[in-house]
Parts: sequence; C-alpha cells; structure tokens
Amino acid sequence: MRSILVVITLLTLSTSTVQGATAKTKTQKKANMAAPTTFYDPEGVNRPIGLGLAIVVVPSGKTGRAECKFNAGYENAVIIYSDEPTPVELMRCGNISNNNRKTPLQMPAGTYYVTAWHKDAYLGDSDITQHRWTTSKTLVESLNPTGRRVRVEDGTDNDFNDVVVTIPFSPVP
Ligand SMILES: [Ca+2]
Ligand SMILES: [Ca+2]
Repeated sequence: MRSILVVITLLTLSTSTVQGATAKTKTQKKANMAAPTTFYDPEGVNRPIGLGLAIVVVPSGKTGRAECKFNAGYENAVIIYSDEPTPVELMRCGNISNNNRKTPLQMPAGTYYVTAWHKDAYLGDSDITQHRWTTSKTLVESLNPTGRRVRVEDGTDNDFNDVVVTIPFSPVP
C-alpha cells in the first residue's frame, strides 16, 4: 500500500513539472510570435526570415557591443534590427566591404533582431550582383562571462562560422 502511495505522489510531482514546462514553452512561443516573420534583405527586398533570425536580449543594467567575423566562401551579410513595430536597421556587416555600416554596434538594454543572409555565389564570381539574397541558418550561444554569440551557416557543412557575431555584455557605467 505504501509503495502505491509513493507512486501516486511521484506521478503528481511529475505532472506538475510537466505543466510548468508547458507554461514556459507557451511564454517562449508568445515572445517569438511577436517577432516579425519577414525582414528586408541587404538589397531592401522583404523576405520570409525563418531560421535566419536570431533574437538577442541585452538585459537591463548591461550594454552589448556587436562585432562580426567571417569565414565563408560565399557572400554573407548580417543586419541587426531594432524590435520596434517597424524594425529599424541599426548595423550591417558583410564580407564585401561596402556592406559594413555602423559597426561595431553599441546595444543598450533591449531586444534585437539579428538577421543573416547570403548569396549562393562565390565571392570571386563576376556575376555575383545577379544572385539574389537568401536567408542563412543561425544559432545563439552564451558567451563567458556574459553575452551572446550568433553563429551563421550559409551552406551545408554546418561549421556555423560563416559569420560569427560576438556580443559581449558589460555593465552600464
Ligand atoms: Ca558553413
Ligand atoms: Ca565556414
């Protein structure tokens, strides 16, 4: 009898844990749903963003500083947007130098949309301007001691280093 009671208690405990996890997932989904589903590519064409979007939140009391590095054979660009109802471009970096604007970016506390793009064409291709932009894949890592690193994949080797956006957080002075 005692063992049955223990089992029931465990079941109750695990149910409440699952409910907690579900609530958290819903909150996360709600936050992501607030993000736009399309963004302007580097040539100003509005496109579905899909996995090309990474959301970075700079916590209150901190400020971020975003810088890009590239390790890619294709043309790549990252554009960081504000989270206003109509997102505003704050910074742009690319491995073709005329793409670099307002970098590095100082990021006061708030939410930022980091969008990643590439062209399916090698950097040396003479017809590179004829290729259209498409989204890359992004993933977000935590930086030690504090900050975020957005890693970008433009192809299929999954090295996720085609662009690396490093955003250390430091205390507001
Ligand atoms: Ca790659
Ligand atoms: Ca690479």
